[in-house]
Amino acid sequence: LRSDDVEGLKMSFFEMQHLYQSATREISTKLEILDDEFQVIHKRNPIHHMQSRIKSVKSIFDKLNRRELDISIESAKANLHDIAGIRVVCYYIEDIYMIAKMLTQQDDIELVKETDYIKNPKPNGYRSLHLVVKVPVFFSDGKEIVPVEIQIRTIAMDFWASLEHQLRYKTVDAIPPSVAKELQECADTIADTDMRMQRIYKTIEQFNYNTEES
Ligand code: 0O2
Repeated sequence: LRSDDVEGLKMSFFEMQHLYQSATREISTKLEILDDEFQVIHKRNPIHHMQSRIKSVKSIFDKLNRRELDISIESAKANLHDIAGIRVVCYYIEDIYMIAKMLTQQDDIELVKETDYIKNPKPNGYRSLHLVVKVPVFFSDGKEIVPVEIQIRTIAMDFWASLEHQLRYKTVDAIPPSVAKELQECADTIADTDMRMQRIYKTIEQFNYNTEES
């Protein structure tokens, strides 16, 4: 590619990022509304915090290159479903499934893919619920249907994933097998604690209910 072509391509990719940024805002707003409604009805928020990111132009180029795909806007739009990404960090495991259900049953949302790494953790111990949904975004001259990747996890799952991600980047070579095993054991311990915290929450909720009734 000539340097003029690369510059032109970059400009178009920046415009494409605006499209994905808008889709991220649509989904974030939907999630904020659900979180607020739950607070009004149940006096607690299921969502602890959210983070969103748009894949950088370099990461898009690199990913297309790695997969030996055409480097063009059309190719990126057709082949990459994680250009727009939202991470939703919930308090309890059951909040994850509740949020996923409430979002995907909305009639302008299309569920494209669901990968449940909580019921089926990755061999390294990674846990999260991954959804790819399509959402319509309206502009002055029409609408575009845009895919957004949503990762939904508990605070505990997020704690493990953040440290594991950092450790992987800090390790010059592949993580030694003994360390990988220890990391996987930590993930299991954390998953067990997540279940216990959820049981504690249920017990307190029942206790409050019984106390108010009597
Ligand atoms: P970043 O910077 O987070 O975007 P693909 O995404 O196309 O490669 P797939 O099957 O959709 O394929 O990927 P997967 O593995 O389901 O999910 C990809 C994203 O999930 C990753 O994004 C991570 O954010 C997260 N993830 C998946 N596995 C792990 C893991 O073992 N540890 C941690 N910490 N995070 C994980 P990217 O692309 O890596 O980068």
